[in-house]
Parts: sequence; C-alpha cells; structure tokens
Amino acid sequence: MNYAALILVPLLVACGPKNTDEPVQSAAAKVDRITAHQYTERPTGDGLIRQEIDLDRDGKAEIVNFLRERSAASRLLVRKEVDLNYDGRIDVVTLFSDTGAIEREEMDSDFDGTFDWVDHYREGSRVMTEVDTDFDGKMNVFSYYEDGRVSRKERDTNGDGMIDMWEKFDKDGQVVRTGLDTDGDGKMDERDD
Ligand SMILES: [Ca+2]
Ligand SMILES: [Ca+2]
Ligand SMILES: [Ca+2]
Ligand SMILES: [Ca+2]
Repeated sequence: MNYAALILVPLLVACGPKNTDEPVQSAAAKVDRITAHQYTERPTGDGLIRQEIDLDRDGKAEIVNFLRERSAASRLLVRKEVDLNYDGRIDVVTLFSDTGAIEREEMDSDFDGTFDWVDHYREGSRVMTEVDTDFDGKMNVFSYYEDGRVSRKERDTNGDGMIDMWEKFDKDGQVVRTGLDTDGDGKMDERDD
C-alpha cells in the first residue's frame, strides 16, 4: 500500500491557516512551518533517534520516525509509525532494511487497536499480504505476488487457523485453479482446474 496520499492530505489540512488574516502560503511553506512548531527529536534507549510530528497540535504525534545515525552517510529511516485517524493510536507501522528498502508494513484498517493487514516485501517488492478480513484478530486471507501481481491466494474460510481454500491466478488476474479442503484436515480434497 502507498499511504503517501493519506498522510499528505491531513498534513495539508492540519497546517492550513487558523487565522484568516494569515497570508496564503504554498504547501511547501506550510510544511516548513509545521516542522518548526510541531516537530521534536530525541534519542531512544537503543541507539536510534525518535522524531515526532504532531500535525494537529494536540500534544500527540501522528507521525513517528525512528532513524539510525551513520558515520559515513545520512541518517537511515528504520521504522515509521503513522496515526491516520488522529485518535492517538498508531495505525500503520513500516519497517525498512539496512539498505533503506521497505521490508514490512502493518495496518490497523478499522482503527480498533489490532493490526489486520500485513504486507511483506523482499528487495523492495511486495511478495505476500496477510489480511484479517473479518477483524477477529486472526489473519484469514494470504495473497502471494509474482512480478507485482497476485499469483496465488490461500484462505482460512472457517477461522480454524488452517487454510481450506486455494486459488491460482493467471497474468490477467483470472482464477485458473481452485482447491478446497472440505473435511477440515488442512489438505486439499477438491480441485477445479
Ligand atoms: Ca496530534
Ligand atoms: Ca489511530
Ligand atoms: Ca484492526
Ligand atoms: Ca480453515
């Protein structure tokens, strides 16, 4: 997922002029102003730097970045946390590798405090997505990607923790094969090509 738009929209709304007498400013100028007023930075206990940005000035950060100092290069972003709905609870956590590539992204899409969506990346490309579609705390749809498209999906349709439905997709996204576990032993009993 790309949350840039989700983050940018509240950012621009949040830093719109509160006072109608203020001159109209460019988006870039507004972002400059926000960093001056609502931005804090401090070291963490484990050797990282914690940056916080409080977009709505309520004292709680909506964006938290964790950076690692490097002697011979600029700081490396290792973790990013975002509170999308401004309720004080983080909803998206993104982890990055030592080369700066995205490795994993987790999202609480219904804002109930439990993450229900996880994207896994390898060398910057998404390879697998886990989703808890019924928000019961257990992941039940697992999508596997090849060349940026879903090649296979596995589902736990009855919530017992075992996959009971398999789907294979062609390059156009059409299902070319399905399999079902009908007796609940985790093994495929029916296959439809
Ligand atoms: Ca805030
Ligand atoms: Ca939140
Ligand atoms: Ca959730
Ligand atoms: Ca099952």
